[in-house]
Amino acid sequence: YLIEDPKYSFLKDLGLDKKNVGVFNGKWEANGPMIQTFSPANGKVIAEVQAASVADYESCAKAAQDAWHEWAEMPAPARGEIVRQIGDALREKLQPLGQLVSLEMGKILPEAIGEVVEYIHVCDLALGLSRSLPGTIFPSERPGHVLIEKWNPLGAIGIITAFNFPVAVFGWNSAIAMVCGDVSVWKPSETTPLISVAVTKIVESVLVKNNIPGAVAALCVGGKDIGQTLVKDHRMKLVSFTGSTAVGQEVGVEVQRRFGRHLLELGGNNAIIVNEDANLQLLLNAALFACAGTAGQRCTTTRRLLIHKKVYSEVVSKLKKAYASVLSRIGDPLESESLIGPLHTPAALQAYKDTVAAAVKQGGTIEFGGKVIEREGYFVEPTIITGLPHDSPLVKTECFAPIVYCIEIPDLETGIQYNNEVEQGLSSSLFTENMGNVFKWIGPHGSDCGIVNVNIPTNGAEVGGAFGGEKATGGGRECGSDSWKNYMRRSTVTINYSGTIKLAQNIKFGD
Ligand code: UN1
Repeated sequence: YLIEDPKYSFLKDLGLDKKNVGVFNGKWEANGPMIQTFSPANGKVIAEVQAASVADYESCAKAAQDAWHEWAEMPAPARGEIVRQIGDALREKLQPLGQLVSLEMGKILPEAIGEVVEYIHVCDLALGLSRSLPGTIFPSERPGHVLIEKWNPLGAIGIITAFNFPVAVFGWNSAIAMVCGDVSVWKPSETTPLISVAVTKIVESVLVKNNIPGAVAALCVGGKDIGQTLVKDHRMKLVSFTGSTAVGQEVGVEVQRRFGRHLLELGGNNAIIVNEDANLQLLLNAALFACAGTAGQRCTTTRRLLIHKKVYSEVVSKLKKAYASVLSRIGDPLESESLIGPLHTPAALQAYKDTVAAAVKQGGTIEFGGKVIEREGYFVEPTIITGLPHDSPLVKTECFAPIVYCIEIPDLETGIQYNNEVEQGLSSSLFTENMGNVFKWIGPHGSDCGIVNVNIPTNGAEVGGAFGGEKATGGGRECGSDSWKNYMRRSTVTINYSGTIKLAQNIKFGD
């Protein structure tokens, strides 16, 4: 167990042990299978976490619902104060929690810390929101009447998160949901259970200090059976799901079957369009991080570079040079020199190998990379592939690994068409120095994605905006802007203070 190695003493700082309980319903108690969690950098076991049985899920859902009554009655600014304290508690644990993310997920430490910072930022955002949650008053067509929009919490919600952002995506949902007056049951990825235990312990410490029931933020580590039970549970008024398009579609249908609400953050197939007038230095810096960074394991990773024919050769050759310069910096994500860590699992490694092999078989050229790195852990070379048709099934499929397809475009219009022709619609970016192109790109015939950038990469969104995408990405929006509306129900209230009944639309009923 790596946890016994003094090198990983930060695990103890987070209250973790060799054996951990993966269920929190106000108390830590689990009866499901014991799962081992691995470091993708060396394949070794970090520690064990006891997962939930279906009965444990039931205890979480029940305790969360009970806690909701108290939580919903607290004024929103008082809930905001709790979320502020959670932000502060995260600031205190920033370093060890970042290290844990690096160890268990596999991203490099600066990005792991950045992900905890994202949670802290959303706590700040939620704190402000707690004093500014709006409710509109509309003019009534009837004298002595008023129309009010009143927002109330939903109740209990389910949060299902993926391995690749094991802290931030929970934070986006949890912080906003908490100020909105919801309680949650979190089912994290089965391969990042330690992170979810550590985060929940931090949240618990704040709740306990303030005499608030812990089940306001329940945790249920588990597999498919737990996920399915949660998705079908009528008490979960909203299911926020981040994961693959295939599973997300099932989740959406299942939640809809019971008329629950869903918020889906599914796959992406993000493109950068490099127009002929692009600032290539900007582009190269951005593309290196967006294509190869996080070992290609962001939903927002750039998977396609759509490059104007006039700059195509120059971009491909300069990008190869940029890739070559980071090759020696692929390594242990906890080491300060590393820029790229491993893939998360052996299955991801296999998917990378299969995709590279298929690309070659279909006539693609490996311009850079293409190989698994011979060392312990799941490391691969970031890979650039050219020569595949823009609409080949491989190019249209998301492989969660650092593989980018370079595709030549004759003009911007064709680039936009290629950008939009995939099923996914998460993120997109255009590199141009021309103002007219920018407005075309963000207009009705521009990018059809939820995130439409200019002169920045497709990844690395800030918390202030709404995060999410269209089409097979699922349509959900979380985090900033008005995403809070997902976590509340709206009542349209018409109040008559005129002393007489007057019907709308001037209807006369009787004399
Ligand atoms: C994800 O990959 O699931 O925009 C989330 C970004 C990050 C969040 C990514 N802020 O890349």
